[in-house]
Amino acid sequence: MADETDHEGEPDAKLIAAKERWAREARGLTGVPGTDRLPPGQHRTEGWPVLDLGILPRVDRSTWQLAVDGLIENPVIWRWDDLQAQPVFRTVSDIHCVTSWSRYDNRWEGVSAKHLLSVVRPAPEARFVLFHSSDGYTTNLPLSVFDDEDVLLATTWEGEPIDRDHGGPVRVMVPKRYFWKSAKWVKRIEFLAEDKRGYWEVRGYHNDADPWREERYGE
Ligand SMILES: Nc1nc2c(c(=O)[nH]1)N[C@H]1C(S)=C(S)[C@@H](COP(=O)(O)O)O[C@H]1N2
Ligand SMILES: [Mo]
Repeated sequence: MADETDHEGEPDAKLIAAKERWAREARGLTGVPGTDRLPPGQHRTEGWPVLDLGILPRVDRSTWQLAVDGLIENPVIWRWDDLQAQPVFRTVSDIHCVTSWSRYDNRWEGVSAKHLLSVVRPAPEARFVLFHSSDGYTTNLPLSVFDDEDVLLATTWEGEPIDRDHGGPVRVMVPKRYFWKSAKWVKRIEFLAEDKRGYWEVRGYHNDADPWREERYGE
């Protein structure tokens, strides 16, 4: 039996847990959801908004092609079966859109950028990548940003084929940059010695697009 003389009531476990959480957040520790995980100026969404130029290309698996060219040793044109023949890569990452929504824990499957690079072998002069899409959209990245563990050509999201609105059958996903750097309906990846700005990058969006530095517009 409990000692009735000492105190009345039970500790409020929920309140204590909340206070401990606040204390951790105030100290700025990492790994606390809702603080360090959310880049400045962003808010969390549960849904996945559709954002694009309003041109919805019709690309199906039977006609899909990806050309990888420019300053690489082994240019390739992959059709759907070629893509499927590559090692499957799975990863979970957060989306950060410049329009201020973020979506956590997106489960992706596809072909990793690391694998693609091992196949095409960029030449020493190659320092930038330009993505071309079927709707006429383009976007650019330094090769060093594309060449990251979490970057992929994604074919599924949450276990389902990526739908047409979200860039299916194949879109790029670059978690460490604002989402406009992740080309939907990608059809060509070009390796370049000099940087070449893409669609939004020539229209006032920041060239680097790091959400943690809030590189939204300008530069
Ligand atoms: N091909 C293509 N890719 C694109 C775009 C586009 O208009 N065309 N828009 C970009 C922008 S601005 C955003 S925010 C994301 C939106 O992707 P979603 O519609 O799947 O959310 O795609 C990016 N990739
Ligand atoms: Mo966007």
